[in-house]
Amino acid sequence: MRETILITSALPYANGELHFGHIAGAYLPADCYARYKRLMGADVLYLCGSDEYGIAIALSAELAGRTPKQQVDLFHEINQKLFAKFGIAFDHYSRTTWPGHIPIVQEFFRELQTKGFIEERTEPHLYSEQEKRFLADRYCVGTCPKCGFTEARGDECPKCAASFEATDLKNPRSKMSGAPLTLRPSTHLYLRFDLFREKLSEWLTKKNWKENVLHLAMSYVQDLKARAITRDSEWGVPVPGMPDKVFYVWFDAPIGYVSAAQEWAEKTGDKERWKHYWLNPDAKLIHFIGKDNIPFHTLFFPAMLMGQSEPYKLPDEVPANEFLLFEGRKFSKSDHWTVDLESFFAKYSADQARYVLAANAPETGDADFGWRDFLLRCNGELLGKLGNFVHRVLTFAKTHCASRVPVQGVLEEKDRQFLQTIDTLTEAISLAYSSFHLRRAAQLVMEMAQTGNVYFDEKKPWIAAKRMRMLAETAGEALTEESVDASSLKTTIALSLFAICRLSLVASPILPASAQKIWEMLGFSTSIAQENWLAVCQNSLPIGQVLLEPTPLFRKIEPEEIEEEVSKLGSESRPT
Ligand code: B3M
Ligand code: ZN
Repeated sequence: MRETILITSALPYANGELHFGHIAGAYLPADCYARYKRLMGADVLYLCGSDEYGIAIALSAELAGRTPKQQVDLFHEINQKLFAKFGIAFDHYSRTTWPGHIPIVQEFFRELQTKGFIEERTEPHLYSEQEKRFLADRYCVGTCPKCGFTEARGDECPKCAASFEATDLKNPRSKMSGAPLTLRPSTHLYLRFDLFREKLSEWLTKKNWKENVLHLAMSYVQDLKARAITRDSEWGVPVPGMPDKVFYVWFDAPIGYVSAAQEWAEKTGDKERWKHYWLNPDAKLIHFIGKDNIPFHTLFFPAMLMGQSEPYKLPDEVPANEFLLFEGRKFSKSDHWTVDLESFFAKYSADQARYVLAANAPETGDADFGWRDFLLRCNGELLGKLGNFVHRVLTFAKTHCASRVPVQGVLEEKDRQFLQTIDTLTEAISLAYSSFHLRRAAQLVMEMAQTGNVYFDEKKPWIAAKRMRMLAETAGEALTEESVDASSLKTTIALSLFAICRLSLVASPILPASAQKIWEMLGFSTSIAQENWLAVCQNSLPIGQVLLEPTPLFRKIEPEEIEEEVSKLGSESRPT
């Protein structure tokens, strides 16, 4: 039966530009997985979108002198373009401010309310007499109740790292106006996550998830408490019956995965199609996220889904990644410790970035992206192994096989072994993709390319070619029968082309553009991304198929370019 898979990547906040770390954590692994599954013939829906509500966005907009709407419009656009540059092929990229998001969030809420999972609590909250409104935590500053630091934030102290409620601040004041704040009773809605403890733990025990994910979920589940799901703000999904309140962003954002599917379905012209993924017991739901989002995707959102009457899917897999550091430190735009993406893409290709990020994917621990490693991998691996193998074989085939796929001759032991290794590697790569081991998949693809180089070197087809030339010169036209050398040469080329064809397939999820280029150089006019993995593996290259003129897949990066990038790090001269 055809697999049905709904794949999501964490919805990025539309108030800042994405960086390599985000791409490596939640987007590239999901994109490669989606591409792999499409090749396997699965019915894949890969969704994402901008997370556009929340106090943090309202605040950052205010600080930037924009309205929240202007802010999210700006960054939605910027991030969507960046995703396109990285070749992330979502089936749909939505945004939580699209009108259809509001009714579904409110419906989720009403269901939870009807079932008794919502509780009203009236408690003192910080109020600004001057602004005539309650202020959410992030809008409050004051003196730390623990260490006395006068610039503590509403939720934690940057000096002593204590975390607390905004109402614990001494001398609280408004972050924006500096006006003093007072305490006033305000009513908020709480979601009784504690009532889901048992159901969640039972569900979690059946999961065979990554150690870090399961461990964290399990350690949180017993402490689940009711949590406020409303905020005092105008920027968010309105709470029915509470005019000055909106839903907490972490209540509405994950429902964005549902509304994105609905928006996608509307666009396809079949409004009900989203149910085929969200309400289908045979479908699989996979959330790709960074590790900081684990509790929301393994506990809070699943509880919200469990509290619905409709049979919503619960996540089947939550492959959360650790963080990617940059040259040993956290990415930071303000410290000029980041890769400027505009200048990056002016010089380098998406495939180069994708390969290096995949090869360094932060799967089991925090990983690092560094410029010098980028150079080594691009020149030594992409160009030196993969590019080199493809280029030398195609060039040789052009000269000695008239740019056509030759008929293979009788196989020697070495040839048989080579074919066997290619098959074994194909299987291993397939397993790596399907089990979320992107780093391993990248390594194995390179191993396949290198196996090709070693085979070509060992077979030395140029020696056969030389002997044939010499023989032809002495025998002249009289030579009609196929010589041992000719047969051996053709076998080497046929098998190398077979391996190149395999490389195009197995590399395609990580290196979509290069894989397509290879596929075309082999003489195909279709799209490798739309082929079927198993069919490509079973079929051989059509004998006589005309090969295209080989052109280089990757350009050589000069060490000076990289040193220049390194020298710009941390300095003010870097463009912001
Ligand atoms: N926007 C947090 C983040 O970008 C949040 C994810 C929402 S996923 C529903 O890390
Ligand atoms: Zn403090």
